[in-house]
Amino acid sequence: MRDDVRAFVDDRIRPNIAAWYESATFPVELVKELGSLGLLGMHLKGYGCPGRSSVEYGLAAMELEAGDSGIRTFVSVQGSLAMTAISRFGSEEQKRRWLPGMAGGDLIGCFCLTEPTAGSDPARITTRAVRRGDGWVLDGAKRWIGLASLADVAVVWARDDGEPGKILGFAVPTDTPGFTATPIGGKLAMRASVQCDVTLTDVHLPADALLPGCTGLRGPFTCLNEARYGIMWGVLGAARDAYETALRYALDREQFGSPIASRQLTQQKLVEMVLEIQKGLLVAERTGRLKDAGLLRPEQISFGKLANTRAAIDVCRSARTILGGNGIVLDHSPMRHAANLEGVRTYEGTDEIHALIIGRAITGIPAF
Ligand code: TGC
Repeated sequence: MRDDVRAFVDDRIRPNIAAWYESATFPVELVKELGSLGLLGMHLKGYGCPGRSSVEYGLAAMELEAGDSGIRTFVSVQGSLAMTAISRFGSEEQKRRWLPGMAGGDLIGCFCLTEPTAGSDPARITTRAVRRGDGWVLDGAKRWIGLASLADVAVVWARDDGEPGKILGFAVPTDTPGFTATPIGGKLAMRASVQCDVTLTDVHLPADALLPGCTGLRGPFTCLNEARYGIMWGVLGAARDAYETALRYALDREQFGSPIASRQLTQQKLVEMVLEIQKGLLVAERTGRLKDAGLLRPEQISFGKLANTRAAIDVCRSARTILGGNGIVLDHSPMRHAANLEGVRTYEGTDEIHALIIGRAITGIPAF
């Protein structure tokens, strides 16, 4: 699995990523290929999903993100968020309708939780689901929704108007009147991926659009666990790619009469990178084994997401310094990875939120 994904990245992503990044293009033509490789919903079983282990899923995320965080994000949003929601909380009919096509890359899904005024605190979402006859009507706005303008189905989380403490999930075909998605422009990170503002205006849904297995925030958080888990592996791919780029450059680039790799300061930087990447891999592998054994706790996912993303950003920034001025153009990957990772450290729980999740686990006191 790892070697197949690595070969795919070498062949299909590396030669093109600088151009996609510069033109802010998500290569939608790759979606079918990602499906054929078995990377969409790869940790799920049945309905066309490959049923691979958590460690295999992590390795695939790492190899993809060595190409670009935006490509790995596609796989996360599709598989870890949208498909997990349908697989875990959907009806038999919803699973049959959506999952095989999503696993194959014929259908795209998105996950609408975050709102303009509810980011770190999804308990405050204001999108409303009102019962109307046998069905439902959704009204509200969502923000930072990956893939929404490309998606066939949106998993939308909304507050039950009849019982406002209750959060409900819906599988919304995106051609339903009243659903609109507008890509967010001007991004300085994750430029080879799509994130959108979504509006839901008087969106009428039949009763069977409701995800029947979920009545509470536990639902979206269960999906976020999957995505956060993938991130702890993925970021190490970006870090490894930055490190390897810096190492090659340092061995080749001569200043003051010899390769800069022969300088103690450069070697120190390279060694620090190796230490951080290898420590991160041990955390990710151990976390994956716990997950496969059914023993993983959410705060352990927060540990890995926080520690590995932070370390990966440091590695990429340090790698950029070895490249000197050449490091600030798209010919080399480290600064692109570092910029992407600013997005990654922010979505699926910021550094601060994950610190507080771990803090709550240590002290027993929620300090959000
Ligand atoms: P809290 O009271 O702690 O919990 C509410 C209910 O949820 C359960 N729960 C979890 N269940 C499974 N896994 C987890 N990680 C869970 N965390 C909480 C909890 O047991 C409880 O269940 P129940 O049955 O007792 O009701 O909730 P809180 O509001 O106090 O949570 C605080 C906090 C800060 C931990 C939480 O709000 C949080 O994680 N915030 C960060 C939100 C976040 O990560 N947002 C990113 C959304 S990603 C997105 O919208 C798009 S990004 C991808 C893309 O589309 O490109």
